[in-house]
Amino acid sequence: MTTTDSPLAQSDNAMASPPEPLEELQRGPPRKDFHAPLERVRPRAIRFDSCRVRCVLATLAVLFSLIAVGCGSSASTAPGSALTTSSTTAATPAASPGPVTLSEFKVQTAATTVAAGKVTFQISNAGKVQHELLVFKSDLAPSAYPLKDGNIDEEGPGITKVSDGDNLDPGASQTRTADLSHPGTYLFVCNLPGHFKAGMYQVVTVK
Ligand SMILES: [Cu+2]
Repeated sequence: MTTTDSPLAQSDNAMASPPEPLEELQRGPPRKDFHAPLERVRPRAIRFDSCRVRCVLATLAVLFSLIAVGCGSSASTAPGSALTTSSTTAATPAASPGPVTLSEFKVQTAATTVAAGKVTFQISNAGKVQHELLVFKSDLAPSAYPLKDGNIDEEGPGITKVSDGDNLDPGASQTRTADLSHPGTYLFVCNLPGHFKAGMYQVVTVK
């Protein structure tokens, strides 16, 4: 029976022990009274703390914005460098823009990025009507070229004609030497009536 008594005794002891926390709970109320003045003080402390928190948050916000700007600039440089690498691979300047093929209503150059210099290339008319090839140097977009009766005003402002030649009959070809020694944007275009408006041009970049 001692074996059964001892667990009971232990359980009795265990049952006897709870009153201690209860006593602590009973001591609680005075503590609440003790906390009461603190609670009156706390709002100020909280206000002070929230002020400090605001200051810290503001500082953090500034820091994060600076970091964001830093990340933004680094992020913008990353695509920039990617663009540089892609442009260098895609736009390795060719020695010549030609051969140049004319048709209704397209100017097709073998290369659209050419190394600066005097270049010689062949032009052929693969179309069924007459065409010509003019070369202009201009910073203007093709859509901004000066017009005269709907065609490019060849002596108009903002463009410089650097190459002209005889019209090409269908099936004809000619060899042309053009001065592309100044880096910039050039327009290879057919300016027979209505052909430029029909989109018969190609932009060539000289580097
Ligand atoms: Cu044409």
